[in-house]
This record gives sequence, structure tokens and C-alpha cells, in this order.
Amino acid sequence: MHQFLIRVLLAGAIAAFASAVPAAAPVPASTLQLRWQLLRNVFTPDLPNGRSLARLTLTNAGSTALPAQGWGLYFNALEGMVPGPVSSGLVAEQVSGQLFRFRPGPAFTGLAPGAALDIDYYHPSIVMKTDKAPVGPYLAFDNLPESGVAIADYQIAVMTAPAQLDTGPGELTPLTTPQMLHARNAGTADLPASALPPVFPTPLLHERLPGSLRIASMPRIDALPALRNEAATARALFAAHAGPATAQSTVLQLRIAAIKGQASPEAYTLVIDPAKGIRITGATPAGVYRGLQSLRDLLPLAANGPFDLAALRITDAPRFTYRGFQIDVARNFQSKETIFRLLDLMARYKLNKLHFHLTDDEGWRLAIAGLPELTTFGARRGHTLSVAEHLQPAYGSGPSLDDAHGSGFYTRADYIAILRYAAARHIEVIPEIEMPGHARAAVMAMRSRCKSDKACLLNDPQDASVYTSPQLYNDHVLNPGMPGTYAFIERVVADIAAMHREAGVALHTIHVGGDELPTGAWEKSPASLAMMKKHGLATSADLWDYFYDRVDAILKKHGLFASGWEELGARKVTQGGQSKLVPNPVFARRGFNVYVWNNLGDAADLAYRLANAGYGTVLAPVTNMYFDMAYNKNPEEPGVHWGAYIELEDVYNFVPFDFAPQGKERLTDLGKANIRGLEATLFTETVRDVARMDYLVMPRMLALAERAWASAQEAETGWTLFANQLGKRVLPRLDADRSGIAYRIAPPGLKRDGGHVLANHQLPGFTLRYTSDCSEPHAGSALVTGPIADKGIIRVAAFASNGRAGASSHITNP
Ligand code: TNX
Repeated sequence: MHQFLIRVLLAGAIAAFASAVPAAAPVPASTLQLRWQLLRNVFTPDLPNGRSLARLTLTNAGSTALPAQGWGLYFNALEGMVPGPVSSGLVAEQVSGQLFRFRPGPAFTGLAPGAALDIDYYHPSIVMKTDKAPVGPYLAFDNLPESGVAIADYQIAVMTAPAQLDTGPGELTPLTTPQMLHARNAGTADLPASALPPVFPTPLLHERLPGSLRIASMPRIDALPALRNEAATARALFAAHAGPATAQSTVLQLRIAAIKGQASPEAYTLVIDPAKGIRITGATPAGVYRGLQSLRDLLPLAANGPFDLAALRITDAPRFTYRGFQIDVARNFQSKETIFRLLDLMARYKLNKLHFHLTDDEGWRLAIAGLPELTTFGARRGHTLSVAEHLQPAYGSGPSLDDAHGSGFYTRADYIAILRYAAARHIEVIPEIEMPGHARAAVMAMRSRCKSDKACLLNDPQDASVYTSPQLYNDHVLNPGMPGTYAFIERVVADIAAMHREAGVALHTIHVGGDELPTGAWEKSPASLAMMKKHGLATSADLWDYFYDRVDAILKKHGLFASGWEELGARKVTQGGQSKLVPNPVFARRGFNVYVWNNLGDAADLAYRLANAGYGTVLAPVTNMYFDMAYNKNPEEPGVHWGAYIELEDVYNFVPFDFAPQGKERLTDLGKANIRGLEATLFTETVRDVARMDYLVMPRMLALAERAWASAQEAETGWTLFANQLGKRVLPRLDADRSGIAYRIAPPGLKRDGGHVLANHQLPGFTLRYTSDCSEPHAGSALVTGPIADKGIIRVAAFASNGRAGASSHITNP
């Protein structure tokens, strides 16, 4: 027999034996300890932007040696690591995407009980954020290839030393210091409450009228049956404030009528009349609902007993018809309850579109009738080398299939419940099905379903194309040459439409992805090439048009228009040797909505060019609206930063009709009419729990809401008003309502002045407390009431109205 064959048979026999007799893992992972630290950033002529040398220290705290061979230490890392031999005789390997492992090399001799191992390795770029450190570490042994055990005792050290913080001469952004914050905050005047608009977001028109209305009990709600939902909302608003309605109760009238001078279906008027009670008139039920959110803002923060509402009249309508928030539930799954919580928050601030990023490479999160593998396979992550039954761990979900963010999906009933919950708040859910890139979960799930049935596959098994996605995949794209691709999209679209019908909630569009198809994809796929030949297509770009033409036809059949990322309306062309995005004439004026995230470099005006070319355009610029970006460069600030650092001010200062730099294309009148509105996104690579979501989303969502709802205003006085509104009205109300939203409380600004320390805050209205004994300020620490004369390390933190503290700042007062 051929020697090679013998070896294969032998290996097979050993594998069969190994799986028949489950061996025990030689070292329990519970006795291993892992620590991560950044050693230093390294700059070389060939890598002028630098890379980071990091160290993982593995300590064996058990009584059994970790053997010289036969195991792997697995983890996820956002930008991966440099593969190849590392210190201590180990070898770094990419398993798939951003799943990496260290394996013992031939020289490794094992790790004895009590011994520690330093694993020094390189990250391919600079690690400024601990979020780029390895996450979800676990150990797997070769004799149990399908099971892994989490290393629970894992700690990541924050970077503080100069060698860790040096980002090289090419990187100009400094770390944010208390002095910088002080200078920035100093421009914000403290306004009296009487100067603030009565409700948030700032309404179009408001006027005080003489007198006030006394509320002593639940108002009697006078509304037609068509406003049953809004009447229930109204009752809930007063439930915390007033006893049961009586014959003497004031009246709250809810009406539908045209609002003079306002074309928006969300326009409303709200009148507090001392004689006639409260009246909210909406152009539609949505207008009434928005008016009720304004009424909530007028109620006292906490009431026991009667209270007075100042007489006033508000006439209000949104600036933009599209005021959206995108949540990615693919990377890290978020429960139905978390989505409800998000919808409640959006509704409060009059946002009206939930862009639901339901699928991506690392997860398919919606049950689709007749395609169970999408969720049995595509919605589950856990350690596996065979990838036969589910996906591998990602973003720190670890080896267990039970991780609540790695595994999970919405059943049909869950999705319908979410649609109805949103509809009751007049929020439209726009489901997104990612394609042709960002589709690995679907590709793998369908591969397991289709087995040898080639007509049902989404990928071409003969595809020899060479490409890499930003998440380091090369097997994650739908193939436009495979018939299964279109059958699949048809089935998914039909079932989503069916779910919306079942929910009684209209579906107008599906977001069909389009972002980041890597260069090189499809190019060496026989199926794609055959499709191109058949239809006389010359390039991959033509094949792209063919693909989306067919997707559009599927959507149209169901009465839907296409939405997608900017790539849906932009083509990559080469001009003067440079690759550039230009509006694609093929799909302009087809009724597509494009979501433009790229406003970097050459694409700074891409949104305007697309709008001018006839595309409905949603502005979601990465430099202002990507809430997965960290607030600033400081290592302890969570999030990523590939596009920008985004402070609250940066979201607020986004000027929708004039954000492209000088010399770039400006909006034409037609283009302006094509701007549908604004959207902020939360991609969730670093968002594994609700507290992190709150921190990244809030209060930045408030700046989005103000920009998207309120009419355009003067930027400078605008910020001062906005900051005062947040600090004195909006956030205290969120606290008083026991929303549980743990929004970010900015660290205070500090500076030395003479022998004193001056402290201020981003949001006037927050309480500042300090210590001078190195301890963290707490609710009992001294109040900052003026210049601080104490000496030593002065540490100051801001406190919300419910006593919750933000991160502290400190400065030395010698
Ligand atoms: C880019 S911009 C992506 C997402 C990532 C995000 C992380 C766009 C439409 N796609 O796949 O999650 O960056 O910031």
C-alpha cells in the first residue's frame, strides 16, 4: 500500500479511537491563569504606523503539567495577531477570521505546576485600546478536538507607561487630559432653567401662555378608538404622578387633524390650557405619540400630590423624516428585552427607524421558515474545529455554546413581538440581511443544509478567488453565479414579508447590505465567470450590478424598495491611478435608499454626490455617527477607533447639509431633497453587555436626536443650550424615571489656577465631588463649590441626579 494512504488510514483509526473513548483533558483549564499586557509599540521603516508587542502570561496554578504537545490556547482578537513562531517555543496561528490560537512548537517542553510562561507576540497594528486585546480565551486538547474549556481567570492590564502610549510621529491625536477637558468645558455657560426649551428635542415653536393648569388626579382621556394605543401611552405617563381619574379630573384630549403649515405626518400641537385642559393634536397617530413624549417632559420629575403645568402651546415637527439607529445583533446577540429597552429609549427622543442588523459573518439571528439551519447552525457559536454543526467563537463568546451573546436568535414570535412593540411607538423596523459580503453565517449554514446539492449552495465550492475581509475571512460571500443565492434571497425576503403581515406591521424596505465586498472576491469562481459569460458581463463591477438588479427584482415582487450601504449606489473606478467611489448610474432614480458611512478622505463628500445623483440618502458618517467608536483616545475608553474618536460634541456638531470640507462637492437642491435623514450605528464587536451599550450609546443618542428632529440652529449657542438641556432636564428625567440607563458621565475638566484647582464639567447641572487622599470620590465626598484649595492629588468625579458617579479625573496641586 502507498505510504501516504497508510498514514491517512492510521490517522483515521486514531481519530476514531479518540472519539470513541473520550479522553480526559490532562490539565483542567480552571487551574490556568492568564494575564495580558502591552509591552511596547514598535515603529520600523517598513511599518511606519507601528505595531504592538504584547505579552500573555500563562500560569499553571494546578498540580498537573501542561504537556509539551497536543493543545491549543484559543481566543479572538479584533485585528488578529502576526502569525508564526513567538516566544517560549509556541507558534501563533490563525484558525479562521479573528479566531487565533497558540500551539506548542517542536521546542516547547511543557508547563510544570506552579510555572509561568511569557508569550510575547505582535499585534499587526498599534493597540491603543484594551478592546483589541485577546478576548474569550480557552484551552482545547487535540484528543478532544471538539471541546474547549474557558480560562475564566483572565485579566487585561490598561496601558499607562510611555512605551505603551507612544503612537508614533504619524499619529497626531493626543491623549485627552483633564486640562483639555477644562478648556473645552469652559466655553459652556451655565444657563438658568428658564432659558431652556420646555421639551427635548428642541421643538419648532413654543410659547408660554398666562396661567397654569392644576393636575390633581389622572386626567380623563378623551380620544377616538383609532388612538387607543396613544391613550394607553398617555395613561402610563400619568400613572406615576396622579391618583385615579374622577369626575373633576382635567381632560387630556387626543385628536387627529392637519397641523397648519406642517406637512410631516409626525407634526403635532400640544396645548396646556388652564381652562380647557391638555390637548394634543397630531397630523396622524404618530404625531399624537410624539406630542405625548413632549408632554412627558413637562411633568414633574417626581410628584406626590397635585402639581401645576404652566400654560403653553407647542407646534412641532421633525426636520428629517428619517431619524434612525442601527443595532448589530449579529456580532454579539442582544436579547429581545434589550431591543425593547432600546426602542423605549428611541421613542422617548422621537427617533423613528430601527435599522436591525440581523445577519453578518458571525451570526444569523432571525428564524426563517423552512431554513432551520440558519439558526441551528448560524445562530450558535462555540468551539469546534470541524465547523460541522455551528460557527466558531467570535468577539470573546468563548468555547461554550451557551454564551448568551455568541448564541441566540429571534424566533418568529420574538420578531413579531419586536415589530409590534416598535409599531406601538411609531418606530419602523428596517430589517437588514447582509449580502453579498458579511454573509458567512448564511454561507456556512446553507453549506451544512445543502450537503452535496450544488444547486442550493450560496458559495461556489470551486471558487479559487483570493481575498480577505476586514474581519479576516475569505469564505464569507454570496456567489452571484450560484442559482441557490437567488432562491435563498427570495425565500428570506418572502418570509420576512410574511412575518410583517402576521404582525400587522407594514414592510416597505429591506436593507440588503452591500458593504465591504473584498477586492478579489468572485474573480476566480467558475460559477461567477460562467454567469458573466452568459450575460455578456465584462467585470466584477458589472456582475455586482447584475446581482443587485436581481435582488431589486425580488424586493419589487414583494412591493419593497431596496435599502443598502453606500456601495449599493457607488462604484469603485480607477481615476488617474487612484481607486475612487463614484455614483453608479445604473441604480440612480430606482428608489434605492443608500446609507453612507464613508466620509473619510476622498469619500468626504460621497453622501452629497450620491444624493445629487438621485439616490435617497441616509447620513451615517463614521466620524460622527458610529457609536462603536471610543469617545477619545485614552486607553481606558472602550470601543474601537478605525474611523474616529467621537465625543458627544462631535455628534452634536455634525451639520447634515454642510459637513464636507472646502473644495468638495456641495449639495444641490435636488440632492438636498434626497437627504432622508440621519442614522447612528452601533456595531457590537466590543459590546457584550447592556452596560457597555448604554455607555457607548448614551448620551450620544441625544445629540443624534437633537440634530435629526430640531430645526437647524446656530452651532455655538446651540451647544450651550444642548449641554444645559442634558445636564438639567433630559438626564435627570431619565434617572428619575428609573430607566436604569447607565449613560456615560464624562470625567470632569481640571486645571491649576494660582494655588487652587478649578473643576468644571461637560454638562452644567452635574454635581462635582472631590477627594485629596487618593481615594475615589463617593456620595459623601466634599462638594466642589468653587476653587479647591486642598493640596496633593485632587481627584474629582461628576455625579448624576441619582447619585451615580462617572469616571474621575485628577490633578496634582503642589
Ligand atoms: C464597518 S461600515 C462595518 C461593520 C463593522 C464596523 C465596525 C459598515 C457598513 N460595515 O461591518 O462592524 O465597521 O466599526
